[in-house]
Amino acid sequence: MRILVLGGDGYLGWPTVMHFAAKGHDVMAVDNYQRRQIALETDSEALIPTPNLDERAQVFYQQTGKKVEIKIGDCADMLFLNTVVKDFQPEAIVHYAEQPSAPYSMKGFHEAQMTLQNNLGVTFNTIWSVLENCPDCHIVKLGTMGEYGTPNIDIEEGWIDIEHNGRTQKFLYPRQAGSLYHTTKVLDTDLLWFYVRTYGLRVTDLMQGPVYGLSTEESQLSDDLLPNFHYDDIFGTVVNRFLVQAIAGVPLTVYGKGGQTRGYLNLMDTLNCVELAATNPANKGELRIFNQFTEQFTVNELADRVHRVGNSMGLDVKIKNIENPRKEMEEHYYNAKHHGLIELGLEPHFMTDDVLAAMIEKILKYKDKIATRKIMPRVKWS
Ligand code: USQ
Repeated sequence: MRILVLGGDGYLGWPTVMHFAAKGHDVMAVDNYQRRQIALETDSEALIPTPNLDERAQVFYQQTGKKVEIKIGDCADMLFLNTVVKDFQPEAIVHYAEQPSAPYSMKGFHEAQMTLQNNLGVTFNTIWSVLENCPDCHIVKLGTMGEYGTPNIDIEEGWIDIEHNGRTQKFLYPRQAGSLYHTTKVLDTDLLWFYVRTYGLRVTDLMQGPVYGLSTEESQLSDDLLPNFHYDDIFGTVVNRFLVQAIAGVPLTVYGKGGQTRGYLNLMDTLNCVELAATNPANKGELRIFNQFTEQFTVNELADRVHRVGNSMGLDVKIKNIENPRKEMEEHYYNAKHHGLIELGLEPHFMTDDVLAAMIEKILKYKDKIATRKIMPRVKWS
């Protein structure tokens, strides 16, 4: 397939590019290095220095003999994106090209405005460039489980049947996100649904939980192919942060009571989910939604796991409940369905002690690069 990956430089984007290319697909990666720029501005650079996309594509070619095309530019610029889509004629577009940090989106007006304009703008341009150049192309959009928030009822897979005064109708499942970043994903979903039902686009919206991990089949070939692994408060997701904290001797930063429950998945499962979605496209006029995670944990359970595994490896891991910088429920009901991707064939990589230990081994190589000043939360939801 001809697969265009928007946001191909990201934590998920680059591994996705390599994964599809390794399987023999024609892949083009597009990025404007916005995440690198924000990381510089906020003193939140990744633990492992990552070469730029052209350099990584070169290393990947040397290792595998597979070529990927790279285009540097801003997908929020319609002229740029439209030209890319027109020339490349993708059969699938994997859309990761969004500002992905909840804390960054809550930092202030400028950061909130940029997140809103970038995320909605790129989704809008993606829709229109598909409508104008390749209306059969399947858009695989990365949404987030955070769109749903933490309702006191079971979370369905994207849709819910509502019965009202004796009549029923299927609606998008109610969404109530907990950050501006997560809210942009809600708005994306609504925008996509409008264009799907009105213009007959084919779209899969993947409601993904927090991802952890750094090794994939392809990144094992060379450390220059590793994803940008963040442990800072801006871009680092909680499991990756806890593992780095365990190594750095910083008590694991459990926000508030630590009863916050989320659905988590291994980076390798993200790649498999996106591949399953792309190779089994949605129908024309269908907005297909999958909840993309494999296991649910509370933050306390994650901290206990990292504590146990770290200490068994000779680290001195401590846990500390600190004031929660976010506005979120710290004890709540959480039961999210996630059948769709399993039915398509997903075989999950679960968070075993061995998986956590292998991550610790890998991160230990870079212990000297950990800057502890980047660890404590610097952004509050107020
Ligand atoms: N948390 C802590 N301590 C920390 C960091 C986080 O207790 O040091 C807690 C947070 O308060 C939250 C949970 O862990 O309750 C998850 O936080 P996170 O930072 O791992 O995830 P989040 O900010 O929600 O965002 C990440 C990605 C985002 C993606 C989302 C999926 O950055 O792009 O959309 O995970 S989800 O959380 O399901 O919405």
